Amino acid sequence: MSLEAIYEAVLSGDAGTTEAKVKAALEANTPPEDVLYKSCIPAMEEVGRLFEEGEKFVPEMLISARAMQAAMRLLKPLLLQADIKTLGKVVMGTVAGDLHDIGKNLVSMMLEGSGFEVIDLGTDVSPQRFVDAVREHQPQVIGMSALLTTTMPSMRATVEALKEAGLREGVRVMIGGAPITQDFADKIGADGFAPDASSATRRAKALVGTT
Ligand code: B1M
Repeated sequence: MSLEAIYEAVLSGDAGTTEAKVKAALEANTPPEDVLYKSCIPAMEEVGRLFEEGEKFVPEMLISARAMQAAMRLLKPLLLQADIKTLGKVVMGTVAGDLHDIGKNLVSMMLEGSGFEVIDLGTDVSPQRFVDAVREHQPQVIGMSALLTTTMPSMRATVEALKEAGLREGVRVMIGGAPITQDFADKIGADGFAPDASSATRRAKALVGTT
């Protein structure tokens, strides 16, 4: 079964096999959503579980992430809607000190697929860079991602920096990432939280008033 083979390839960090199996699955008309949600993401979740149990180490996480990115390169064009209409601009980034970008890229991709224009600032984005990007691009939404408990405070710092710059009223703030909760979003004064990429799209639409 090709989805299982993709799961195994991502889990073992074999980018070449991942790419070949994803290509084969797509050629066999497997929906790209199934490849993503039934094999790639569960494989990364398993990598995390094994890391927590001390059975995998950082280099292994990294090679699994590279395999996942090989899959994403093939899946992205198919997941994006052909007929893109702009619902609004989203400035997106992984917060300062944090280099995890797979989830952030997935959220960006889903937002683009549903019609948002995404300005992706990448990883390790300081509060000041978010502020500068809001000034430059005038987005309706800024999206912040954090995967580390130690980088969550940078989300609060960014909200504060937006306030200090006098920009907070003009932009909605959405946050997400594995350690983030609605409670945390409420505490730092964010406008929205989403636990995954598809709900992030719904949340962003609600924030710009299109649902
Ligand atoms: Co890191 N890492 N990592 N890591 N890593 C975690 C996050 C960890 C939970 C693993 C573990 O201990 N089980 C742990 C954090 C513990 C904690 O803080 N409590 C951890 C650690 C400790 C570290 C290092 C400190 C390890 C070390 O060096 N000792 C180090 C930190 C580096 C840094 O950032 N400064 C580190 C490094 C790395 C790699 C570089 C090896 C690699 C990242 C590669 C990359 O991203 N390019 C990596 C990986 C791959 C992981 C795990 C295994 C997988 C993360 C991932 O990509 N998940 C992760 C374990 C885990 O999460 N189970 C782990 C798949 C992705 C699709 O899910 O990112 O959650 P996720 O995104 C989801 C949702 O959260 C949500 O939607 C996405 C799609 O559904 N979402 C949003 C995300 N952003 C959103 C934004 C939104 C809305 C929704 O609105 C704006």
